[in-house]
Amino acid sequence: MLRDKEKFKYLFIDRIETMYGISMEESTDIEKYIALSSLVKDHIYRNWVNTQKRYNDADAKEMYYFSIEFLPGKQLGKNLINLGLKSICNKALNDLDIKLEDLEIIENDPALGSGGLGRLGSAFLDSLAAGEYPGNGCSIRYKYGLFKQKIIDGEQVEVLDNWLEHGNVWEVRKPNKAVEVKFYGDIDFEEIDGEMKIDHINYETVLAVPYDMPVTGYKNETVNTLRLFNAEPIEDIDYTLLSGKETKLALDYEKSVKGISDSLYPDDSNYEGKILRLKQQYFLVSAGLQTIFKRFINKGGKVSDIPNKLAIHINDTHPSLAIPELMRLLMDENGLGWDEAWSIVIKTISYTNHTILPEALEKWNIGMFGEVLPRIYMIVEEIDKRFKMVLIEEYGSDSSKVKDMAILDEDQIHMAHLAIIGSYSVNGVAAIHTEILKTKVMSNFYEFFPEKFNNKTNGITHRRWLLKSNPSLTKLVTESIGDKWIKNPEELSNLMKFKDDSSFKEKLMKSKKENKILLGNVIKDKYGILVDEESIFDVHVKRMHEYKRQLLNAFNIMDMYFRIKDNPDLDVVPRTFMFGGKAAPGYFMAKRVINLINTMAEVINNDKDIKDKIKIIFLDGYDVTLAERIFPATDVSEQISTASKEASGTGNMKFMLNGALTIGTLDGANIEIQEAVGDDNFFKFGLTVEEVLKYYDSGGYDAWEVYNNNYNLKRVIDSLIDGSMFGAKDKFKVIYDTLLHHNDQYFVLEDFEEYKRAQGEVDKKFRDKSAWYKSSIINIANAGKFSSDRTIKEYVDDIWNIREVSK
Ligand code: 26Q
Repeated sequence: MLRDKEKFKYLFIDRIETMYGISMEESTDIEKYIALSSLVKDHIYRNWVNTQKRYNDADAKEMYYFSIEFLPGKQLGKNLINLGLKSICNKALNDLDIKLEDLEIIENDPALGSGGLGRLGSAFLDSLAAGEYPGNGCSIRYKYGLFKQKIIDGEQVEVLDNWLEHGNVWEVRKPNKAVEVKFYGDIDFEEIDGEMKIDHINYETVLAVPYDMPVTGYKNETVNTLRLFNAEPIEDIDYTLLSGKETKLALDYEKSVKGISDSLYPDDSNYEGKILRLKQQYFLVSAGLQTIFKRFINKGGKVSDIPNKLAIHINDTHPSLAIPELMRLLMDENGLGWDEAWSIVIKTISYTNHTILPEALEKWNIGMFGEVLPRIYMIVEEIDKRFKMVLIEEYGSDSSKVKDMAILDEDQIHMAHLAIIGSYSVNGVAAIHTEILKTKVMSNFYEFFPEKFNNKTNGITHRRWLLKSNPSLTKLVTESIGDKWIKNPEELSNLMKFKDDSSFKEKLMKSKKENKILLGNVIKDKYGILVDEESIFDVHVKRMHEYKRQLLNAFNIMDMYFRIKDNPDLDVVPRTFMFGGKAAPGYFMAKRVINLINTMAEVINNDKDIKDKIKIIFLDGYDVTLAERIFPATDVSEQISTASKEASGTGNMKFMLNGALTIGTLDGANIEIQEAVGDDNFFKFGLTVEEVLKYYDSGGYDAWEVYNNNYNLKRVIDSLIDGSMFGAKDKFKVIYDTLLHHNDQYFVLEDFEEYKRAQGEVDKKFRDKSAWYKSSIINIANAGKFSSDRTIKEYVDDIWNIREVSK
């Protein structure tokens, strides 16, 4: 129906009329967006029913990916592409004098995540659907997503993200599938027919109502599900019937319930033991597992068959309460004994670790945990007790390993330990990260359970990050090697044959320039700043964090500025430095760095002596949609974390796929990118993981010494506090102090000179366009490995053991 232009037009107009009772001419863009999406949605829902039937008929094993965050990005454009309807839709709308892009931008990004971990979850769902695998996501339907970022007077200001303001066309509420999640209360034991039964009493119930979002596969009519739970009071409260005291209690209850799915915690890589976070985590796993369980039993599944029919994956430790919750469901609600239940759990649950930062490893206070989740606490205690017994048997009761590997340690519950003990697979997200887990952070566990540990290097969906967001490069690639790469990204390697082809290079250069102009227009409209598309677009976008070292980048820019001031004729290729990323609202240092970048931009952009050789733009409100405009327009990708700190990184892969060259440390997946493209096509610099870990283990680093022995570096650091650059002397003193008085934990000073050298090489290479675009081609051609299709295939084969169910 939608494949014929005239019918498309008719249905679109008809949809506006029947939804809103107005003519198309009278309708607003929001109404047009909703009507169009609802048409597309109808199509998807039919495929959804068929896909689920197909899976049921095949009695296929299903995987559920539990994640406290997802970052799906806008759905309309992606769905049109996946259904093969984009071009007909464009044509139909053109006839009606409507631009598809104008409607696409109306959709709000579902900001249900804050960074890499959430975006990875969404990439995985895309690749699962593309591969026709029965794999679904489970998360929370946060009413407010991650805050929107505004920059006012150079400082980050957080604004509420009301992503549901126009509703959400794609979702469907499933009240009949709602389940109850219980908090607080007491646990009683009752003997019934000679058997001990658990009785949870005086609890507070929260209703978890599923909202399902369809996840479409690429041109394969497959539709999987992202299930998001909304927290609601168990029943509507009729306040007219309540006394004053009861009203207060009821209001308190309502508030506490709704709070659970109210908003996403904005932190990343920083653990805070807040009660609401704990409630969110349990809410997610209890609701998710209960609905999965019910569906499984309704289909006639046998409990003992769970490991063959269901795989439950936990994305970091945030959903690790799935382990005791599955125990509870099996024992308390299905009458299994401990051993039988445990053997099912450890064949069903698998876990991915995303960080080795000590401050990000979750540990809950036992007192609080026991009060909020009394039954779950009992189960965790029992898991811990039994595991300790096994350890004592293995290592003896006086071995330090018994304490080091325990789940319960004094007053804390160590969630990563619970996750490792309760799952059959533990994976890191890049080769080096997995190695660090095995040999350092989790070495005791690796020794005890070597078979559980494995690596799954992250990936990105090349369909969003190239096919959807970079039409001009897509056209060039497809003209050159055909379109097989869309389904099989490894085919991109066929581009290697163009690495010395000057006509291909010309075209690639032209495509890059077009994309730079498009981004330049956004910058001009938004900030009133003119950028030169002939300059190097050098981009650093990711969450603001000390370990990601936006500061190192800023220092190099400051140094470049001072050198041009010294010598206005200094021969440098003009650069446009762009930054983007949100800081956690409570992360003082990260916010100071945002302010430093903006203050520096103000000074440098307006300094006539610089003659536009440097432009600095802080792109506020970095999100999936803005990212889609940035990656295609980038020449240089900044991946400069302190070695060992970035588990993988995925932005690095998106830049590579769009032909940017990386300046980077040998950290996370940068290492694999560097290996894939070779030394000539990657600007590497800085301390290695080994060197960094050695400093941490044995000391020997002296920031003062580095500072005192480098004139240029000293000049930059001093300018933070002497008023020479920024006027005020106190604002950035905290940065100065962290670097010198706290001995620069992230080795910004140590890596400065090497970074500067690497940036010099970038400058040199950019002057030779033929060499530059050769490297660019080599990057694109080798990006196939970093598609999430490859990653998902590895999870499917090595961990989940699910099978594709084709039509
Ligand atoms: C925890 C509890 C409750 C609410 C939120 C959180 C929370 C949320 C997000 C804690 C941490 C995060 C985010 C972590 C993250 O994004 N890590 C990144 O994961 C990427 C995918 O594997 C890697 O590429 C990055 O290296 C890693 O930093």
